[in-house]
Amino acid sequence: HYEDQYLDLMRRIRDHGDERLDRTGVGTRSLFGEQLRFDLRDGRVPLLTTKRVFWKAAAREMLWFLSGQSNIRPLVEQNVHIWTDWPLDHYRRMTGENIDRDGFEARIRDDEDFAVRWGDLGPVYGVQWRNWPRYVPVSQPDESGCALYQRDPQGIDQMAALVESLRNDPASRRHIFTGWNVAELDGMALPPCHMTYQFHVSGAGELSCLLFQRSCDVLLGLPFNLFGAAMLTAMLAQQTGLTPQELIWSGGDVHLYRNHMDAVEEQLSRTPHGDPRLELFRKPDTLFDYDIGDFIVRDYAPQDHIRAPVAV
Ligand code: UFP
Repeated sequence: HYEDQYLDLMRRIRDHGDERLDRTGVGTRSLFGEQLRFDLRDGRVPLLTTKRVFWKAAAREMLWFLSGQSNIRPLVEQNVHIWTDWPLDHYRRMTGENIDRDGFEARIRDDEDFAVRWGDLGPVYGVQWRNWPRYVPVSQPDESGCALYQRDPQGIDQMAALVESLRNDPASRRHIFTGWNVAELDGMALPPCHMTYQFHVSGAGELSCLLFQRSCDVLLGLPFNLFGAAMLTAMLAQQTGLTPQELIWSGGDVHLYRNHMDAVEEQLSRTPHGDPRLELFRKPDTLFDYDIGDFIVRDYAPQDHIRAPVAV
């Protein structure tokens, strides 16, 4: 079963991971440099069956990335809570107010000014994907060759460029987009984890995705990240007249948090079963016109969800 790769990875980290104190203070066991491969043909999708993965939240997050936004408000309005903890933590530290998550999300939803002030994550994924900063000269170079540059409000749309290159130059080895904008990392709530995507078109018109993820929370992050990458590949294939072939996932620091160990044991005691398929109902005009109703996962009958805390 495709999911055995995931469970094997979990087991290997548990048994052989390097024990370390991480940025969050929670502590992890971690392995460095891992790879998983998943077949994407005929709608196959690496969705875990040993616990329920709320794939619609991952799908909404992916659509939010593609919209180029960086404020959590549209997510909160759709009851997606995965990004709330970062702005909430920031708000508590800045104001000293001990507001709970529900209260914070209610204010984000109900008060636009509050959302603008406190709900933005900085220039994270969507901003870099759709609007990577571009600078244009606004003065002639002086005698030493220096000119003044100004930020062009219209940045580089890496996703639109990717669709174009897949269509017009399928054999290219440059089908890449990345969120890792070194100059802007400081302003991000979280530097991108799933940071670089490369695509490959086979001679038979099949599209594969290679994702490099620098840092991976295997229990909570990876199930979402795998689904997101598979979904993105399905959308790109549909838009470019290709068929999905394979998802190759590469991880840098691949870890289990110490406070996830009970959840890990529970999940490792279960056996994967089933063969869910991702289906797209319609073909929107562009990569940026999908909505959540365009996606369905068939034959998904997972075991119970397993709760665990997110390390912020
Ligand atoms: N993380 C993921 N996937 C994501 C995401 C975050 O696994 O899509 F946004 C996890 C990885 C790590 C933490 O545990 O969030 C980020 O912390 P750091 O920046 O210190 O690597």
